[in-house]
Amino acid sequence: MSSLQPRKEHKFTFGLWTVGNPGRDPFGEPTREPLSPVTIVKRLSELGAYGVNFHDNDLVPIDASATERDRIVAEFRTALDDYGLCVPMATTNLFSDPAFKDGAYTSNDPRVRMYAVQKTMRAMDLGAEFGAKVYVFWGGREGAEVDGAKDAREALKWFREALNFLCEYSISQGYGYRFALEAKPNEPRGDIYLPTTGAYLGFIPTLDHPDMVGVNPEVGHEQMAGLNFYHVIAQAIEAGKLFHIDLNDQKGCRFDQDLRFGSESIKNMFFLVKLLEESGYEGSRHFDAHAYRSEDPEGVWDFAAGCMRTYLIYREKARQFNDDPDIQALLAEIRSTEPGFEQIPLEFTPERAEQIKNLPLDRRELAKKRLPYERLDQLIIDLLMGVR
Ligand code: GCO
Ligand code: MN
Ligand code: MN
Repeated sequence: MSSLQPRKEHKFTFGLWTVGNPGRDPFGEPTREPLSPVTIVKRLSELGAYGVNFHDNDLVPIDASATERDRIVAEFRTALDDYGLCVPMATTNLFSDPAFKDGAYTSNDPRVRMYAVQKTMRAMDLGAEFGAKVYVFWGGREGAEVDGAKDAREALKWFREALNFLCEYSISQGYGYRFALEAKPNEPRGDIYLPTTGAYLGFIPTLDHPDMVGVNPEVGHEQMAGLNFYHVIAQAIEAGKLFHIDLNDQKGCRFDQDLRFGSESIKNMFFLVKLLEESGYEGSRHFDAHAYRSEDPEGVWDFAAGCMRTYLIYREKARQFNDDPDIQALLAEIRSTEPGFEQIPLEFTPERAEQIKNLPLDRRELAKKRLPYERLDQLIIDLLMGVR
């Protein structure tokens, strides 16, 4: 089916660290050879992806000399041009190096906090060289195991100061970045500050440039906290704050699994894709996931193709949902009300308050309305299971 063929206009992106994941985990060594950024660009382009994103050190090793950096950057530029891929998003690795063992912007040591800001500015320069317009902040090490060691209010202040400074840096350089903050409740820290997208949505209005800052919610991270990702994204979109999204999947409230997009939470991911497609969200559909550790190097590309294909299947199912007469008839019934009942706009005036207080609303009558959600949900199951 041609509608399941990924194309650039679908805006599918991957990180160098996602398809490039060599299959290392906390208990085991890599199972695959590392892939060069140039190979990644070539293979992603052949599969129909739109772009590729990176952490500073996915592209340029942390100890590279200036000459090496220039060579790597030039090679990568050529590969992007040759294969027609762009770099919509960039980010900083503020978690791998031992310097960040107690956090980056929230480290107790002011020298580490400075190093984190310095490293981010350099990484922002690198992202800007490739035209990235979204800059992701994932505070992987911004957390604690020992709350006695750090005042959590102080940590938030340090984090805020750093973001305010970096917003000014982007403005002063004319980079035009929009910052997207990514939450995760834990891992690798026992607790990470600002653990959910909802927490970030509360934090953003306290920044100096709230308009520049939004969120980058990740499916698995919210699921680790037991949350409904579709609801999380609805709130972010409604707040005008969905600047980027990390698509993957997860088996319940466990360690971060970064599974192939849509491979586990089928109904929830269906409603997510339907929402993204119908909301006018124009950002990347970024897959922050990786192939099973058991895959060989070719299996990585089955993984990448699978992420995009599954997204497009959900998209197609959303179209079927909207065109299905039985589903639409049930929805019309569910949303209907008593004939002649006129919805009163909830714009407050004292007269309106008085009018509402005096409405003849009988709770026993209200409770009688039929809500055929069982039938509706079964139709959705039939649709998703391919028997409709
Ligand atoms: C994770 C995170 C990361 C970030 C990435 C971008 O749990 O490992 O999701 O993959 O998204 O570091 O900042
Ligand atoms: Mn993750
Ligand atoms: Mn992520």
